[in-house]
Amino acid sequence: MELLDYCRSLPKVELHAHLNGSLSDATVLKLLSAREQQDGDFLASAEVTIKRGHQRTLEECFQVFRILHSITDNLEAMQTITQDVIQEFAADNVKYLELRTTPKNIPNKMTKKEYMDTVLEATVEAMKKSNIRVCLLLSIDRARGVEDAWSTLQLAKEYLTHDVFGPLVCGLDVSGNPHSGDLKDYLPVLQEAQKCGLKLAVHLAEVSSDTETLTMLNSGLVDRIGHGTFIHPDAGGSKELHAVVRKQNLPLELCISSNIKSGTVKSACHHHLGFWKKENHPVVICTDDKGVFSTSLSEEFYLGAQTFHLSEGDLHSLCLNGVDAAFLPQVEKQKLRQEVQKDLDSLK
Ligand code: 6MZ
Repeated sequence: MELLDYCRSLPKVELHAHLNGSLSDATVLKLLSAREQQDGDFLASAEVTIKRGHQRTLEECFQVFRILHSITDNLEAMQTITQDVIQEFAADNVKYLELRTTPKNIPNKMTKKEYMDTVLEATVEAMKKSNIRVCLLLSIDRARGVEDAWSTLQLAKEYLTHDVFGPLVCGLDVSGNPHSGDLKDYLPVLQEAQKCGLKLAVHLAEVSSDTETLTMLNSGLVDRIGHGTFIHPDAGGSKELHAVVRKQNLPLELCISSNIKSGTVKSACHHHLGFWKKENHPVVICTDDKGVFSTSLSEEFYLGAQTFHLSEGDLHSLCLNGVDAAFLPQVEKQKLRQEVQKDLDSLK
């Protein structure tokens, strides 16, 4: 079997996917044509995907998110994108997906609660149609300020005890433009979140930021690290930082195409997957924004496998790392592990 086909056939776990960054071309076109009917020539074509061999700066990527948000600023669009994205991950043989999104309040269109209710309802519908289990992380955007973060936490707390949506909400993500704000200001929100039983995935060191990263790690609040691009010594991270990550054995969510296309990593062979693999540190391969970066989880596995000469055994371990690092309750995790293991055994 060709390597890419083999990667497609692996039972995969996706732990780092931003909803609005995950829109396929087909979904974007669907939304644009719906808008054009309403608004005349709203947007003839949108530059919302970065194709193979192309690059933007991180700042330019955040401009892309602004365009995407302008076409998903209503409940109907949110319903469409949630269903499409989940079904696309399922079609890529993703068995378990942790999808993250920033609840948004758009005057006269939707409140944060309506935004999340719609995403959760669409998630339930999509799970009925496909063989995939999905959990949601509510994202705190570090560019939106601490008050906004408190209101997102309040919303997450409400869902934890919800009859239908409760089992779907498993934690918070902290993301957004890494050049905006300082994560230490968000510590009180994250302390409260942890007290409520929410798991925390935090984007750390996506750009060089030793002091901020150490502060966050020393808080003991972080359950998984998003990107962690500038943690290892080869990328200029301090010995202390590297030692803390090793000691806490925190899983890293690695997104190869995202880092290359947004210019934080020079090329695939410079990616920190190589460093952490040598250290035998828990890492999980993820897409970040499969739409914006024009990729899929299978393609990310393929890129990792080709670049770092990963064996079939290594690829199997990566799938199981995803299960181990999932924010699922223990019983469900064991069930998922059995399901993934069974599928992996059938590939041997
Ligand atoms: C940091 C990112 C990101 O929440 O509107 N996001 N934050 N670094 C990245 N690497 C490129 N990619 C996406 O999805 C889009 C939002 O996710 C965050 C940004 O806040 C972006 O606006 P949602 O569904």
